Amino acid sequence: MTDTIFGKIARGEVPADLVYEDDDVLVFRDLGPQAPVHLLVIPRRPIATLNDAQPEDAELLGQLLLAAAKAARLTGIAETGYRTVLNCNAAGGQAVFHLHLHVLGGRQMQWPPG
Ligand code: DGP
Repeated sequence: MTDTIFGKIARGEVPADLVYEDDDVLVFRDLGPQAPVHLLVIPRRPIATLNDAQPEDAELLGQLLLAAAKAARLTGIAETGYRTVLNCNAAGGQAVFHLHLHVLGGRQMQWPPG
């Protein structure tokens, strides 16, 4: 896959407002927040879209969800609640082709989404 801005962030080549990191996963604040707390959870190892995830990526996909919950606790939105979103491809609203989870909180989320 081609390199993306998130690949550069994962390699430390571009700065980001980091909330959590471990050997496999990085969580940082979104540059254009859509909620008082808007985090992005990415794997260090790039996967372009959810369609590209393979059975051997199952553990890493689970790690993304666990990191989302950890980052929600770290930023104080775990108890009030938050939304996770994973956009896939153009009609799904994906703009950066390095798999990522959005974590949105700090305000009331509406359902259904637009
Ligand atoms: P998506 O549309 O699901 O691909 O979301 C991409 C998100 O990435 C979007 O909410 C804006 C955010 N974003 C784009 N470029 C940067 C960047 O350089 N730094 C950070 N922190 N966020 C970025």
